[in-house]
Amino acid sequence: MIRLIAITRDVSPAIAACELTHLAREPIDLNRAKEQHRAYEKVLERLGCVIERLPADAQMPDAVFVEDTAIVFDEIAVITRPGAESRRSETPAVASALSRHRTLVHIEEPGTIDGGDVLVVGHVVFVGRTSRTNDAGLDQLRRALTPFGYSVVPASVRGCLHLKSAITALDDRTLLTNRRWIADQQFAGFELVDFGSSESMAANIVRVGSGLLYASSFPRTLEHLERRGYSVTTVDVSELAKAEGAVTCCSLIFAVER
Ligand code: CIR
Repeated sequence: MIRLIAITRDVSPAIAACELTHLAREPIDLNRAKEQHRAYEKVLERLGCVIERLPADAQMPDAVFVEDTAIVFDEIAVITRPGAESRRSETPAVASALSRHRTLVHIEEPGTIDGGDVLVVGHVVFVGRTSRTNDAGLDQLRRALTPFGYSVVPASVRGCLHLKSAITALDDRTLLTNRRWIADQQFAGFELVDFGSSESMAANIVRVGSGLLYASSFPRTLEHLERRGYSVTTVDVSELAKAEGAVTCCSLIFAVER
């Protein structure tokens, strides 16, 4: 039997000291952020995941954004070396949790990768070259994945933090995009949908089994998605968004056989 695991991590009491690149700092209501995070986990459960929640750490303001610390494939899990130095201490707890499910491969210095820069669609792995992810990290990822038949495709991104701020998958053929931040031709072979609305952060959606989890703050894009027949469950993550996080960032979702 196949079951889905979602690794999450509690919101740090220090989240107000998070890294920010494209956003101005705003006060974050910690209790509200925690409530939103619990609601996010509940949706993951409803969509079929078993939650493995790691504890918060007062020294790690951004640790709720577990996505950046690892990339999980059917065959291995790659433990990243996050681009922001302040986030490098986040990886051991995630590696320890993942070691129960997968063989681990570690990105080593001078490589850096944030999981938010890695979009996996079937056996194609798009890697955003950003301030967080460098070519050494990308080359190490490619070496780790080539034996398993994945192709690693570099993608340039401009104007946002991570590749997955600009593009994520709706299914195996269709990518939800914000064309202002990426160039289409890099994603040849896929259908790109961009509803061209003013909802600039709306290209981040998470596939959970056959469902989709999405932030409730993009009603226009949601309407377009539903009109196209996608079944989407929404959650309010507005406090976490002030820390420049989106829905993909708060979990590592993968299948295990039980
Ligand atoms: C950071 O700048 O690292 C965090 N404040 C936000 C990380 C969001 N992660 C993601 O999009 N994968």
